[in-house]
Order: sequence, then C-alpha cells, then structure tokens
Amino acid sequence: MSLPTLYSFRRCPYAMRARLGIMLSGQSVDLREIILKHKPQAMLDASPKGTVPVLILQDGSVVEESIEIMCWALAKNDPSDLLLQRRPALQEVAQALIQTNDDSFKPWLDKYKYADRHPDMSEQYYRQQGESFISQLENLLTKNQQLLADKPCIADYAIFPFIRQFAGVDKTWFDNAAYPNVQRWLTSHIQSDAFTAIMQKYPTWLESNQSFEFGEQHKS
Ligand SMILES: N[C@@H](CCC(=O)N[C@@H](CS)C(=O)NCC(=O)O)C(=O)O
Repeated sequence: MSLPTLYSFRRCPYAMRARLGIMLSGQSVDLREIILKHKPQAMLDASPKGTVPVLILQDGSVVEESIEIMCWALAKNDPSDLLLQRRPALQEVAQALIQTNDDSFKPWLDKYKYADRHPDMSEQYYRQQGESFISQLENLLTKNQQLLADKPCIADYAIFPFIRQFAGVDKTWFDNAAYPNVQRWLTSHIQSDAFTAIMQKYPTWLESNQSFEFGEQHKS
C-alpha cells in the first residue's frame, strides 16, 4: 500500500517537529524534500498556503500544520505517551507552551536571526525579547529533566528545534548565557538518535524525481 506523502524542508523547525512526531510514533511516509524558493506545484495544489510541512494522506486529505502532523502520527502510536494521555493534567500546559513558542517566541526569533532586515531595533533587543521564553523554559527545566516531567512530551519535541535556531544565532553568547538547564536539555535533544535520524540529508524531490521512505525503521 502506498504511504502518505510528506513535503519537508530539512532545516525548517516546523518540518523537524513533524518528522520527529512521525519517527517517534513509528510511522512511515514518502518524504519529498523541497526548497522554499522553488516549491513543487503538486505541493501547492494540495496546500495553497505554501508552507512546509504538508502531509497528504492516502485518502487525499491534507494535514498542513506541523502540530497536527505530530498529533496525526502520535494518535496512531504513542508508546512513550508524548501526547500525555496518561497525564491529562499536563496537556493544557503543553499546548500553552507550544502556542507561546509559535505565536510569541518565533516572531522574535526571526527578527533576532535577521536583525539586519529589521533595523528599527538592535539584534540585542530582539534577543532579549526572545529570552523571556528561554527564561520560562529555564524555570521549568530547573524542576524537571524535560519541560513538564522527567520524560519528554510533545512540547519538548515541538519546541527544541526553535531553541536550537535561537542558540545558533550567536553560539558563543548562548553557551555563556545563564541558562544551564536549557543548554543541557537542548544538547541532549540535538545529540539524540531521533534528531540524528530526522536530520539525514536527502536530494530534493524536484531535482532527483525521487521521494524517500522515511520513518522509524530507518533510524540508524
Ligand atoms: N504554522 C505552520 C508554519 C510552517 C512554516 O511557516 N514553515 C516555513 C518554513 S520554516 C515555510 O514553509 N515558509 C514558507 C516560505 O518561506 O516560503 C506549521 O506549523 O506548519
């Protein structure tokens, strides 16, 4: 039977969280690597809003939000309870954190990354705005190994790809900043087998005319 199709872009943090959800739930998809400057028409036909990730299921339905792709995969199989079904009191907290990441932190991250394109304020100003979320994470990670408990949940996997980008803007600053728990948490996720597996490089679909089976069984 054919697999669902995932349009993905390796370096996009939203696509990373979708691939993590797929990988950690043991699902398989046909991965089509794209570049944002040259989006395949087939992807735009399925999802005119033109962002990655996009998942097209075998019945033709389209899942075009990264969190929904994570939830689609984990609803099928969630051995580590990343969706917090066995810890329902934490579900709302996880959802709120992801929302803060996506709605408040991400716009500051973009300005911090591309401060030269936003000359009204300094790079340092944009970084400070982003730091209020980093401080919130630091507080949580002082209490637990992961954001909401000692085991990771959907919030950890949905958020760390964005913190990785934040850390990468000025690595020396981040490595010396007063966020030891965020540094520890981020390093452990970046060094994990799951992250290594989802960051494998693929030729782009348009150039190679090839999609690649992607999923748990391909974990190295
Ligand atoms: N809310 C969307 C956001 C996805 C998104 O913005 N992805 C970026 C790449 S990181 C994108 O595709 N941007 C379109 C473009 O740059 O043309 C989701 O969660 O999936």
